[in-house]
Amino acid sequence: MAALNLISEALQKGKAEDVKKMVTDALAEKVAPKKILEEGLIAGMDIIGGRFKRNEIYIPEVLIAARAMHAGMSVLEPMLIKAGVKMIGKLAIGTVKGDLHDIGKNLVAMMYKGAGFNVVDLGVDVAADKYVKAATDGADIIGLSALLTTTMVAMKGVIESLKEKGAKAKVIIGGAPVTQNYSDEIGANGYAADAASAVEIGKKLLGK
Ligand code: B12
Repeated sequence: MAALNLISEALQKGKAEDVKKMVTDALAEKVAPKKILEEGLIAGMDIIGGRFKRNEIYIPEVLIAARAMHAGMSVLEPMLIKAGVKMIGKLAIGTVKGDLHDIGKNLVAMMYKGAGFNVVDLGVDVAADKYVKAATDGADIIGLSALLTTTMVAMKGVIESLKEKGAKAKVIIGGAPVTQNYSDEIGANGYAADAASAVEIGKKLLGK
C-alpha cells in the first residue's frame, strides 16, 4: 500500500509525478480520498510551511512543493466530489484583490466539494464586484482568503459591498494572518483556521 507519509515526503521534495502516481495508487487501494488529502497532501504542505517560516527553505522550494500538491489534487479532486453527498449548498470562494496565494483557498474549496457543496472557484486577485456577482448568482456562502497582512484589509470592503447590494450570502474568511477577532471586527459571519473547520462552520451557518 502507498503509505501516506511517502506521499507527504514526495510532495515536500516537489516530485509532482511521484505524488500524482502515489495518490492514484492509494485511490486504487481504496484509501479514503479525505485521508489521502489530510495525511498525505496537507500533512506535507504543513511541513513545507513550517520550514519556510524557519528559513530552512526558500520560495523556489515552496513553489515546487505547491506544484506537487496541485498534481496530487488534480487526481484527488474528482474522487472527493464523488465521495461527497448531494449538494448541500453553494460556496463561491476566491483570494482577495492583490493576493496571489491560492493553496489554502484551493484546499478549502476541495474540502467543501468533498462535503457535498457546489463550489465556484473565483480564483486569485478577486475584486469586490466579482464576489457580489457570485452572491447575486445564488451563492449561499462567500469565502474570502488572504495570506498577506496588506491584502486582508480588502475583506472589509467586500463585506461592505455585499451589504450595500443587500446580498443574503454568509461570508466566511480565512488565511494565515486572519483571526477570529478580525472576523468579528469586520462583520464576517465566520472564520476558520483550517479547511476542515471551514466546512464545519459553513454547514453550521446554513443550519446543516
Ligand atoms: C506558498 C507561499 C507563497 C507562494 C504562493 C503559491 C500559491 N500558488 O499559492 C509564492 C511563492 C507565489 C508566494 C508569494 C508571496 N508571498 Co508567500 N507564502 C507562501 C507560504 C510559504 C505558504 C502559504 C501556503 O500555501 N500555506 C499552506 C496552506 C495550506 O495554508 P493557508 O494558506 O494558511 O490556508 C489554510 C488556512 O489559512 C485556511 N484558509 C485559507 N484560506 C481560507 C479561506 C477561508 C474562507 C477559510 C474559512 C479558511 C481559509 O485553510 C487553509 C487550509 O488549512 C506562506 C508562509 C505560511 N506559513 O503561511 C508565505 C507567506 C504568506 N508569503 C508571504 C509573502 C511576504 C509573500 C510575497 C509578498 C513575497 C515577495 N516578496 O514577493 C509574495 C506575494 C505575492 C502576492 N501578491 O500574493 C508572507 C506574508 C507576510 C505577511 N504577514 O503579510 C508569508 C507569511 C511568508 C513569511 N513568513 O514571510 N508565497
